Amino acid sequence: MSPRTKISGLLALLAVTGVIVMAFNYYRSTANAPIPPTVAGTNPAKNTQTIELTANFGYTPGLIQARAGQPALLKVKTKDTTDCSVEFRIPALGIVATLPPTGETIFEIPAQPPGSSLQGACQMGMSHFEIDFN
Ligand SMILES: [Cu+2]
Repeated sequence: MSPRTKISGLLALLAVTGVIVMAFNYYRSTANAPIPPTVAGTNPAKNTQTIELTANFGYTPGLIQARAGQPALLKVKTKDTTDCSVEFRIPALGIVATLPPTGETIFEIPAQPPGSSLQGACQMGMSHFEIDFN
């Protein structure tokens, strides 16, 4: 191999690597693009309950019991979630978020009256969950 061939080979390798890195960064930026509204760990009110939900091919559990009259932190977990359950909605609260494929997203839910419930769903309305407040 002549030095010239070596150099052009090296340049080609660098170019290919650059394209891969750029594509990877682009993928990451689009995959994580819409940042959910609130960040884990923020808990200004002491008097808060935590509700946990997993989003992966639907929402688990589908029915959650929560205390009425007390603000809640809804922690939504994803782990390698690839289906549309990452397109998270609670219409009554105006919550519209794209969850990260893996992670925890926290939503603040204001105190709800006893006997009320909140409905959540994916963007298409295919997968559902319900939170009952009593
Ligand atoms: Cu869906």
